[in-house]
Formats: sequence, structure tokens, C-alpha cells
Amino acid sequence: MGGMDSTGDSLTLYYWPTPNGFKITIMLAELGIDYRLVPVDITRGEQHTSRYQSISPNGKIPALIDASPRDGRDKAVIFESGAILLYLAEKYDQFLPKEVEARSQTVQWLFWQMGGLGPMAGQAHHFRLYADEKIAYAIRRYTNECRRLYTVMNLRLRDRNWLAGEYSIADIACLPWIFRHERQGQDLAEFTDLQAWYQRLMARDAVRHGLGVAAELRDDAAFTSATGRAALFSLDD
Ligand SMILES: N[C@@H](CCC(=O)N[C@@H](CS)C(=O)NCC(=O)O)C(=O)O
Repeated sequence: MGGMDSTGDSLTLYYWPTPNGFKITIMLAELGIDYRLVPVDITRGEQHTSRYQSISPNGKIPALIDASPRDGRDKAVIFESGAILLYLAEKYDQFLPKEVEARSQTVQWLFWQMGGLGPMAGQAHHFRLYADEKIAYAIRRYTNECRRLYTVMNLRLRDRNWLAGEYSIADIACLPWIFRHERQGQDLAEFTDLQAWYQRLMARDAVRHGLGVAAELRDDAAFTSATGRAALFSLDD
């Protein structure tokens, strides 16, 4: 980690080791690009400071600053993991096809992750693991919705290795959420083609590296501590 990469670019990633953060550490590992890592401890509320929100207005990780964008600006500041993946794919011309139809397929599955799999799996984590009240309806709703989304992915992967043509940012976006399948109450053995896709991804050095970045910072208990709950779950009336 750290400093300028071999092409003279300078990227700073604002990060915590969670699924949306892993998307970017995997992408940067796939690209073989060096970067500076700035931990933002979301269990201590570091995402809520005005300084951080001048970078990431929604107050969540990840965010990226590129101090040498290709268009000659002083810097590019990007929030939202899907937008960061698109930015990096376009800048380095990798993991996003150029041809219109192939590109559209990739963007469709990227948006499917951003609007479906990520938010629903996040709610499954919340109600299954983090909520201090165990609400049966919410647990059933989000566990079942994850099962439905896993079924959609499994069907898509029935006759292809990757979600959209070649290995792409769509696969990179989905993997960190499928990595947490146990937390969503899902058994990958029930989704044969999805499981094969998952194994293909987990066989990649960059994926394993990305999932391990700053793993030592993560403290699962902090997500359910009083401080963590107050920092993460907007519980004030
Ligand atoms: N749509 C956003 C979601 C980001 C997000 O939810 N990040 C979580 C960690 S995985 C976070 O920063 N949570 C802190 C909070 O909610 O206060 C993205 O994909 O970048």
C-alpha cells in the first residue's frame, strides 16, 4: 500500500473492511494499482464528520480520491462503490467492455447489485445479526429476498462463467455480498452455478487479497456495541 503507483497515479481509498469496501480493494488488486488506504471507522462514527462528508456526501464508505485524473483536473472525488468501479474501469480500460451491448450487460448487472443484492443483503445482515430486537417478519422478508436474488444469479450463471460476458466489474461488485452468504441465511450448495462462479472468483489472488485488506481493523462485536449501534443505525428519534 502507499504512495504513487508505477504509472504516476495517486489514489486514496477511504475504506472499512466491509462488503462495499471489498469491491474496491478487489478492483484495485485486479488492476495491480498501488494506493493509499485511509481507514474510516464506521463503528465509531468517523463517516459522519463534515470533513469526511465533503468527500462522501452520503457519509458511507467507500470513497476514492484520484489526484491525477486523466482529464487534467487537480483531483477527482468519487463516492458510491458502483461509481468508483465504473470510474476505475474507464480510467484503466479494464473489466468493462467497450462494445455497446456488452457494456450494457455489464452495467445492468452492476446496477442489479447496487439496487438489489447489496441493499437486500445489507438488510438481511441487519435484522439477522445486528438488530437488538429479533423481528421475525423482517428476518423472513430479507432472508427470502436474498434467496430470490441468489436464484436470479444462479439462473443467469447457468450457461456462462461470468455475469456479463468476460469477467467484469459486475462480478467484482457481487462477490463481496455472496462472500457473506452465511450471514444472509443462504446455503450456496443449493445454487450450483452460483457456487461454481463463487469458487472461480475465490480462486483469484486479487479477490482473496481484496477481501483481506485491513482485515485486522474489523471487529464484528463493534457492530452490535452501544457505540457501534449509535454510529451506524440512525437510532435517534
Ligand atoms: N450504496 C453505497 C453503500 C455504502 C455503504 O452502505 N457502506 C457501509 C459499509 S458496507 C457504511 O459505510 N456504513 C456506515 C453507515 O451506514 O453509517 C455504496 O455502494 O457505496
